[in-house]
Amino acid sequence: MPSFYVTTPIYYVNAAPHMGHAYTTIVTDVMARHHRQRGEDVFFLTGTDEHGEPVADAAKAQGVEPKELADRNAERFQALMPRLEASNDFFIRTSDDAHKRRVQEVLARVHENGHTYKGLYEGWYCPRCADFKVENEILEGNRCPIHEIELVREQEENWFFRLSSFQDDLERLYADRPDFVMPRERYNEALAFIRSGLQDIPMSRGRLTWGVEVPWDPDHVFYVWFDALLNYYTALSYARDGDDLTERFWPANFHIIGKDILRFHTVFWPAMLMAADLPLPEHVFVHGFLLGADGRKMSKSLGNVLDPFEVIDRWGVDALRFYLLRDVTFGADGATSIDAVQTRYEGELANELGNLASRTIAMIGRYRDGVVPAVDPDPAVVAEFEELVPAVSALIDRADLTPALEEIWRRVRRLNRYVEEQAPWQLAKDEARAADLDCVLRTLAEALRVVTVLLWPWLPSSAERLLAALGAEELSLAEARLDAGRVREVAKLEPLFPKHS
Ligand code: ME8
Repeated sequence: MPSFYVTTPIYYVNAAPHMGHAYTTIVTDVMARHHRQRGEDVFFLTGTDEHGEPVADAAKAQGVEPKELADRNAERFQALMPRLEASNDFFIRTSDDAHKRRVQEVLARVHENGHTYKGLYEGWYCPRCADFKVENEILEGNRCPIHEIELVREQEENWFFRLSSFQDDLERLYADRPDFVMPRERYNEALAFIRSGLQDIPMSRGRLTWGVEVPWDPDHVFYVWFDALLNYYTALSYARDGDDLTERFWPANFHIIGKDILRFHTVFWPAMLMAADLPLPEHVFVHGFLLGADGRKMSKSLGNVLDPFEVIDRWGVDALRFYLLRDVTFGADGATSIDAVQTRYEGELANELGNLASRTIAMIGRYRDGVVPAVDPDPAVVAEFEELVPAVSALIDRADLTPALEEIWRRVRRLNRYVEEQAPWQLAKDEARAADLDCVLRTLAEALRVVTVLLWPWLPSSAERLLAALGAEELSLAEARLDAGRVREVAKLEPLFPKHS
């Protein structure tokens, strides 16, 4: 059985979960669910990044110990997962002892392999990024390009990682594996950074205690990114009691991340793995940013923030999942607004899918007492569905989640047109056309089932409700064929996407 390992970034616990976190979690969940439907052995990881200066500073400001703040906020991220219907197989916290031990083990190997040295570092540091900035990215007035806050001049004795010695290896990696970083523009961005010349980077902090102790120099803790990136590897070793999953799932197939953390994942991370003699992930997919309705970065002070919980409370989590992947092309940046959620909900979920489901079930009830006629489906529709599953799978293999959804949605629209074209209510008036009506009803029932199975990763609860009403709960893609003849009898279905004011 092929395995599929997919991850989200681990989220900082110095702030509350927001739409950006919900977004990456949802898209990763869509991929995980689709691969499970293919019958693959899937592991989906998410979690929280708890060490480092931002958390230590936030805790200090609140007058609590860092661990206390981390516990409190990690709980909020853990609670977020079921609200998003995220089907993660584990939730890692970098304060887990097993994670810390494994980080020490891996980085001790990096040290023994000769990729570290002690040196003096001086540079412009952003406490929010927990990162030193290089001269050419610093904004006017010494400000952080991401947070726009003033940077601080820092000097300290650190352990360094010899990133510069991986220059050739990284260039070779990019030449050999043009899909290591996706989409293409992000690959180009990462490669340009590598080609501009890599400098060694600090891998420890001497002044901080909130972190993973450097085993060969206990006065230092690892710089948070070294500890954080390794979560993808360490989690597998202890996610299941007494069962180390590393062999089964490493290396990861996809790390899904936002563009703000591109450099860490596309440059530092592969170099670190090389230094530790570990296999590299297959793909890093870098998505864009959700923006406010005004096309600007979402920010509380601009009042343009779309709150995931408000959307879930009003329209349900499926509406949020659908909207985020339908309205914003996955990979690119995109504006978001509550009005756009409502438009997608009413125009597509309610009027297209909801309507197709309710009229299909109602007609089978009215004309055939709820029993689906056991006849062959319409060959014209069968042909139009023939390539659907492989087409959707091929798109998801490239993380093209928006075109994959469009591919399915075209069939939803096609089926609504089919109802109009065939006009079953006319056929029902003419006894001589009973066989035609049988065929139309059979085609609709089975095709509706197929699109619903395919939509399950995007709309898990609605799809499950609808499949239950069709008496066919099988989610496997191997059965997502029109000739499978799974739907035999239909049951009443409450509106899937009720209208709200
Ligand atoms: O960076 N649009 O954590 P973080 C889309 N702990 N996605 C967004 C977004 C937006 N406006 N805002 C945030 C960290 N995200 C580190 C990661 S990984 C080893 C360590 C998403 O809490 C996006 O996935 O700041 C982004 O990369 C991530 O949240 C950053 O989360």
